[in-house]
Amino acid sequence: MSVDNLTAVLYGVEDLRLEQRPIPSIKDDQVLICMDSIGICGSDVHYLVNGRIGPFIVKDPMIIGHESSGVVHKVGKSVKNLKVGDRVAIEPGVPCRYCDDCKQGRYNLCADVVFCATPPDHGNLTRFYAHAADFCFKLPDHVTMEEGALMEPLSVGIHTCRRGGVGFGKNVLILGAGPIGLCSLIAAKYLGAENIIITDIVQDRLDLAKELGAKHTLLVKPDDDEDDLVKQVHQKLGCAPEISMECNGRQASTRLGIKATRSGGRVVIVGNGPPDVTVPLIAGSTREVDILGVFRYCNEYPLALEMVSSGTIDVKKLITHHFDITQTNEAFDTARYGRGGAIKVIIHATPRNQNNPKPF
Ligand code: 572
Ligand code: ZN
Repeated sequence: MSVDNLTAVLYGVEDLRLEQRPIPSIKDDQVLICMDSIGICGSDVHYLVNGRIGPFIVKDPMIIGHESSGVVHKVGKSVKNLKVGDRVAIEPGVPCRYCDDCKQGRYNLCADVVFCATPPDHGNLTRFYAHAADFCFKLPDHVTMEEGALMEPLSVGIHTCRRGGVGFGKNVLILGAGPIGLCSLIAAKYLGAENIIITDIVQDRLDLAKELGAKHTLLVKPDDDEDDLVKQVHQKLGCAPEISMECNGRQASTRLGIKATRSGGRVVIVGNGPPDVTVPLIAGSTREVDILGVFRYCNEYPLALEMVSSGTIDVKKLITHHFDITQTNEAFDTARYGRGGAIKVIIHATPRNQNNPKPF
């Protein structure tokens, strides 16, 4: 009898299919994972709608999905850190381990990284998936599989805060209250920032941000005057922020971030926007405002797990929808059109709650 390995494969623009794939074999340093929860990321939707992100083009059918968790089903010969039955969060990018970037500890910059669902590399919205054992993190018994999947966007938020130098007593501006803005907010609070203002064009998202601990919110409209927004940020925050985080990829947000940031402060760019944007560069550079890039994350999964397992933060509040893997296309429509106020949509490759601590 053949084993069910239902898999979501992106063939090209607007062409996401569910089909059976063979169960992958594992290398000595890998584990075979029975997949549980997979979150839909903005980039998954972008590949479905546009077939590419910049130079990364879906040329051949690609398994989608990279925010995930599962249960170890089989271990390779040399695996020491995991055993069959362990519930794990999966860090989706496996670097080469040999290049200068890897050796210097900045493995997120590795040019040869294999990253789930970035063409040509397959993702893991599937029932069975093979992954490097040392990029799987055992979940404590009381942490849910959904939280395991959310370790991925939370790692982006932590990395963003670390790049920005967020710490106790810092005043922070977050531009955009989508999943990455909200994960950055959660991380900033955990790292000690109290005075945080967050902006968005959708009031519901700002309401959730308030629940997650934002002290101030600012609803912005596309035709708002930039300098007036700078004033409003300073007024609400009571000062100019030392750190601004651009989390939605909009030119207007990047511009506002640079103008609003205190002299000598930092603007961190994590939002994925158009390749070329026009910014008030001199207004920033003459005040020694540093503009920093963010690319995914490195070595952030352990802290992400600690944040959740200690009960200090509640990342589950981001989850608005659940779907079974058989409903993958409906799940993507929900994420894509923001149906029902969708923030984070989770797809279940194993029936929901089957691997979760009881009672739910
Ligand atoms: O969860 C990681 C992640 N990274 C994103 C987007 C969504 N999720 N990035 C933005 C797009 N870039 S990229 O360099 N690329 C497609 C490889 O343009 C990666 C980081
Ligand atoms: Zn992502």
